[in-house]
Amino acid sequence: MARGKFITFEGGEGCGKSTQLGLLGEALGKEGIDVVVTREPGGTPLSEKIRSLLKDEFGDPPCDRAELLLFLAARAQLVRNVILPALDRGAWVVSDRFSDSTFAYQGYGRGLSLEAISVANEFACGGLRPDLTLLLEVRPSTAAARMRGREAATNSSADRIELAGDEFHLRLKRGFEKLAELEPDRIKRVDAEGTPEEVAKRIWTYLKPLL
Ligand code: T5A
Repeated sequence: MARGKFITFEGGEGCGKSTQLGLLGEALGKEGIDVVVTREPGGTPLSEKIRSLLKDEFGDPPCDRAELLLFLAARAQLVRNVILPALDRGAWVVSDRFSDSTFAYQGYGRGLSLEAISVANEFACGGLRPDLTLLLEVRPSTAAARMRGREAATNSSADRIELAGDEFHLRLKRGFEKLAELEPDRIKRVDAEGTPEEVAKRIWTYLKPLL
């Protein structure tokens, strides 16, 4: 049995990753591929609990280093209990965020050392790297409109990280761009403006070589 492919979606808040994750999972299923769709932080009972610690307000926000370590703890659990077993049995894994988010948010965004993140992340996920990463890019006005729409539809409000401020979000946007420049073979920049179906078509062109 050939090892499965590992595909990740990345991008800033409200770029439409979760929507595309669902569409890609369906499209791969139609190709007869066994697909596991997951998300970060999350995807296992423990990792989902860590997600709540990271996203919920309870009067004791994590300092930057604690935040990093919580994301990595959630990842270590997901990699060992979900991603590696799936890849080993030949399934494909599609994840909403993975290591690039840590470099973008905690590295470029929060300003933690990229070298320290690299060492800690390697320890957490044992060197696992995606075969393909789709970096979804939208204008800030599009992201803001999509987030407002989602908040209205789900009766929710922006969380701690979404409220980190314009400068933070600009740093992380530039961070994602740098990561894509460093690894152009793995990280594909996708224009995520337009309807979900239009974006899905663009994404599919990067999937074809893997099929
Ligand atoms: N984080 C994560 C770190 O800081 N470090 C890390 O290492 C990791 C792994 C996760 C947070 O954690 C941070 C990043 C995040 O701040 P989250 O709730 O999972 O939190 O947040 P996001 O990953 O940012 O996901 P969002 O749900 O906010 O946005 P998505 O997934 O990009 O967007 P989506 O698909 O939910 O779409 C948003 C809205 O737009 C609509 C959708 O219906 C939805 O209402 N939409 C479109 N509308 C029009 N046209 C399209 N093409 C559309 N696509 C989607």
